[in-house]
Order: sequence, then C-alpha cells, then structure tokens
Amino acid sequence: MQLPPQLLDILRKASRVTVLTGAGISADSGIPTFRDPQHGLWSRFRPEDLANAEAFKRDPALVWGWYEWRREAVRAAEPNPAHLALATLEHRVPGFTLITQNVDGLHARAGSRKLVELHGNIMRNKCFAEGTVVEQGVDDGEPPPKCPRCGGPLRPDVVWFGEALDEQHMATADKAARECELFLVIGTSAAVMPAAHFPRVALQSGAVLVEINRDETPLSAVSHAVLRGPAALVLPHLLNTAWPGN
Ligand code: BJW
Repeated sequence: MQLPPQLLDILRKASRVTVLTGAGISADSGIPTFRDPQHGLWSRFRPEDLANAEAFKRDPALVWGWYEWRREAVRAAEPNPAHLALATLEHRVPGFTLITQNVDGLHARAGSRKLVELHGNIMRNKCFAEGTVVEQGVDDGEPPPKCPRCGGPLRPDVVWFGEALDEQHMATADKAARECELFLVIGTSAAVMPAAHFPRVALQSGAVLVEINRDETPLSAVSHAVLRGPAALVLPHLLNTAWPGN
C-alpha cells in the first residue's frame, strides 16, 4: 500500500494524536462487528434490538445469553497487530489519547494505557437496579445472576442505546478531539452518536483526519486521507513505514 508522504511526515512530527476505534479493529481477533451480518443463533437479532434497557426488561435471560455468547468470543480472542501498533504509538507521541467504542478490553490487553473505554467493558457487570459495579453475582439457577445487595438482575457494564455516556469519559474524549493535530478513525461505521461526532469535532478544530477502514463510511468523504484495508495490516504498515527498523 502506497502511503502519502505528507501523512508520514505529520505522524512523525505530531505531538498530539487522538485515535477513535470501533469494532473493525477487533474483527481480525475474531470478534464479530455490529453492522456486518451476525452469525448462527444470533443472526435472527439485530444488535440494536438487544443492546437496550427495554429489551433487558422484556427478556433479561435472552439479552444476558447474547452477552455470554459475546464474552466467550472475547475470552478466546487475543489482541491483533492493530491493537499492538496503537500501544506502541502511545509511547511515540507525548499527547496521545485512544478513545474506543469497543467493550472487549483488547486495547488494554495490548498495553494501551491512555485509553477511554467510551461504551464500557463487557467483562464487568453492574446491578440493573442500583447501577453499582458487582464483582460476584448470586446464581439462583435462573440467568442473569442477581445483585448480592438488592437481589436485582445483573447486566453488563456497557452503554446501551438511549443511555448517557460517562461524563468524565466524554470530557476527556472531547478535549482530545479538540486539541489534537492528527485524528485517526479506525474500524468504525461512524453510525453511532456521540462517538461519531468526535472526528468531526477534530476536523472543525483544524486537525488532519485520517480514516483506516475496510469499507467506505460517512467520514471517508471528509477525511484528508483514507487508508483502505484491514486495520491489522494497515496500522503496522503505517508505523513501520514512519519509523523503519523499530
Ligand atoms: C474493518 C475491518 C477490519 C470491518 N479493518 N475496518 C444524534 C443523532 C441520531 C441519533 C442519536 C444522536 N444522539 C444519540 C442518538 C441515539 C443513539 C444513536 O447514535 N443511534 C444511531 C444508531 C442513530 N445513541 C445513543 O443512544 C447513545 N446515548 C446517548 O446519546 O444518550 C443521550 C442521553 C443523554 C442523557 C441522558 C440519557 C441519554 C448511546 C450509544 C451506545 C452505543 N452502544 C453500542 C452497544 C455497546 C454495548 C455492546 O457492545 O453491546 O455500542 S451499539 C454498538 O455500535 C456498540 C458500538 O460501540 C457502536 C459502534 O459500532 P462500530 O464500532 O462502529 O461497529 P460497526 O459494526 O458499526 O462498524 C464496523 C466498521 O469496521 C465498519 O465500517 C466495517 O467496514 C469496518 N471493518 N472489519 C478495518 N478488519
């Protein structure tokens, strides 16, 4: 893949880089994306119909089962070269922020620390009634497990449709988008708000916007450069070309 020389120059010199990732970056770790067709049992459901509080109230066992299925995939997965490349980039850039919409925890497992998990983490649970994080639920034989304090059902500690995102996470992401020189948007359809807004905030604030995605998205047309292909190939290639021999 031919990389624009100007982009390599900007990447080498930038002191503030912000990255937004989506499900596409974990696709090469074997984790299904949201808007590509689902597999097997779950192909009957759209994620939008399961990732919300109404669905959980209606059928908590069904929604819990979907998350258990996804947790199995996460447990079996390993960070791929794209996750590892971003963990390396964090050490090269003084002002680095990685904002992820992913709940799979693979960025942290790859070594990323300047990380905002905007939509939570699928391996954590919280009480549906109280909202507090619960380490160990009570198994009464009927999924989902229950809160040891109030007996309410546990749910994954993720952000569902119609729910507010953590204020501190939003403030950190917004600041990073406003202040960066280079914004990389990787493996997201840019269909879900407010995350999809951050690349545009960066653009409006004068940053160079670069998209890395297998397919076209609404951001492709407004990006300064588009690197088309799987993130697990494109990102290591980008870093190895910018800093050869490292
Ligand atoms: C590759 C690749 C490879 C494949 N290499 N690329 C403004 C306008 C319109 C609507 C709204 C709005 N503001 C809010 C809304 C409503 C809603 C929303 O955005 N709806 C849209 C669908 C229209 N937003 C919300 O409800 C949010 N809450 C909110 O705004 O609250 C307001 C509020 C304030 C105060 C009080 C109360 C409320 C919350 C959104 C939460 C999203 N949650 C989910 C589920 C998380 C939990 C879980 O995992 O189950 O987050 S939905 C799902 O979508 C998940 C993802 O993080 C998110 C984004 O998906 P992503 O990552 O982009 O994946 P895909 O599959 O869409 O795309 C993959 C991409 O990768 C594709 O482009 C492929 O081509 C590419 N790809 N392989 C590179 N190898």
